Amino acid sequence: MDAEHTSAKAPIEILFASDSGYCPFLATALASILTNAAPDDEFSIHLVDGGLTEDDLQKIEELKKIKDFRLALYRPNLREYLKYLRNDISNFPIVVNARLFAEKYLPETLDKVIYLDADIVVLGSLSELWETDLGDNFVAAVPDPKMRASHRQALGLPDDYRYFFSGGLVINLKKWREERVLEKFLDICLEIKDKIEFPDQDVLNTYASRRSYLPLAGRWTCHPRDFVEGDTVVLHYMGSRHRCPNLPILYKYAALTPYGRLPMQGFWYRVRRGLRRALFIFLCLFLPKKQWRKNLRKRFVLR
Ligand SMILES: [Mn+2]
Repeated sequence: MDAEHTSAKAPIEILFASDSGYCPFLATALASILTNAAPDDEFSIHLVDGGLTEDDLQKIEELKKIKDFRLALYRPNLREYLKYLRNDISNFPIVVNARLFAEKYLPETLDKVIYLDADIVVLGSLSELWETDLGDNFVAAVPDPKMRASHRQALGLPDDYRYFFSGGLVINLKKWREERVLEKFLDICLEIKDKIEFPDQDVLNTYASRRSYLPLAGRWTCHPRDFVEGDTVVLHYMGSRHRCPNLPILYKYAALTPYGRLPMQGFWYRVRRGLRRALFIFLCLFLPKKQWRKNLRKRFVLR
């Protein structure tokens, strides 16, 4: 391929959001994207800074040694949106909701963007995903057939609606602007306030259930237990990281970053987690009501 052609290729635009605690994951995800890119892939990374340190940013910059990329930082004020969320939901770092507000801070010249969670590993080129024809759809995403029926019903989703993961999206920004999708998201936030379990994901799905979305193949967001060698491109560790299979893949890419490893690989992290789990099991023995145990489980989300 000649140089002229290479430079004419539009970069793959990717949106991430992270705070400092998640930055080792973000760096790992980025390292995997850059390592496994096709030779002519170019990247423009849009990063919502939810409290990154100078050191974090320096480490992200160092990843350019693997493959160069453009980096743009955003610090949108998302605090005003906290009033749309329940108090216990706002315990999540607010920055996880950044994808909902993408049109607010991303350049207006951008018509679409791939959003990826930080707790992922990318095993191939993202160009096919980037070239997805969104048509009239406001978003493309991977359905999650395992989402609990009780939760789907609580949200009032139709029985035949396919609930999707929001950890990997192709966002039709043009559509979001034209149809003022953000206003509708905020209305939905208030409408389902008491039922939300997964802040942005429930909002996106409720909106999609009233409209439509483009379902993507499972290879674009795959739980590590469903990993298919040679097919899976985006491996999503989804919070249950320390217990799930295929962690060596995650650790392999973590080793390519200036962090060298993820917090969960540290000795004291594992000791704390073990103590936390012991305390959780101990407390559960004294909670006769199922609902109490459920609430406790929510508080003890093991990171
Ligand atoms: Mn995730």
